[in-house]
Amino acid sequence: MIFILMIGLLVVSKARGNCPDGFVQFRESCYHFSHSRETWMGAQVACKEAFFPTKANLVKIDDQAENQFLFRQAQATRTEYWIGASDLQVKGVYRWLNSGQEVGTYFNFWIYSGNPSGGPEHCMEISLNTNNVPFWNDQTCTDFQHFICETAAK
Ligand SMILES: [Ca+2]
Ligand SMILES: [Ca+2]
Repeated sequence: MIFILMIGLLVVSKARGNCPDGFVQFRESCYHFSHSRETWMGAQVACKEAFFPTKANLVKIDDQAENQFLFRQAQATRTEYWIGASDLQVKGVYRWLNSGQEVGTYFNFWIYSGNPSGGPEHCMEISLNTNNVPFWNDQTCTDFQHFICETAAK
């Protein structure tokens, strides 16, 4: 666990030259791990407006490496985070906010407790089980949660 924590901190403290204040870099993107909590929609508005002139969006997970990077941060901070997908348009079909691309067609981490569990839950988060193991979860969109914003690195 300590080893995982150290790796997480190492990744956070490295390479912030190409990112705005408050963001950390991983490959071609910059990420902000929020200190405040918002609803899922409030989080997207915050990503777009809080860092003016930088415009960010709720994070879109493009591949396994990016997913692992985000999972490590969630583990290191023991925090659950909103990410940028929902099934608000078509129930049961999770799509990323801007691209409209479907979630998890070539990899996915819907691995615990039968998620997406549906019902009143339509927004996607990185959740943690009781052993601090991250997984994707659908959650009630009006819950107030931490969130991750992403913008392209310069
Ligand atoms: Ca991304
Ligand atoms: Ca769920």
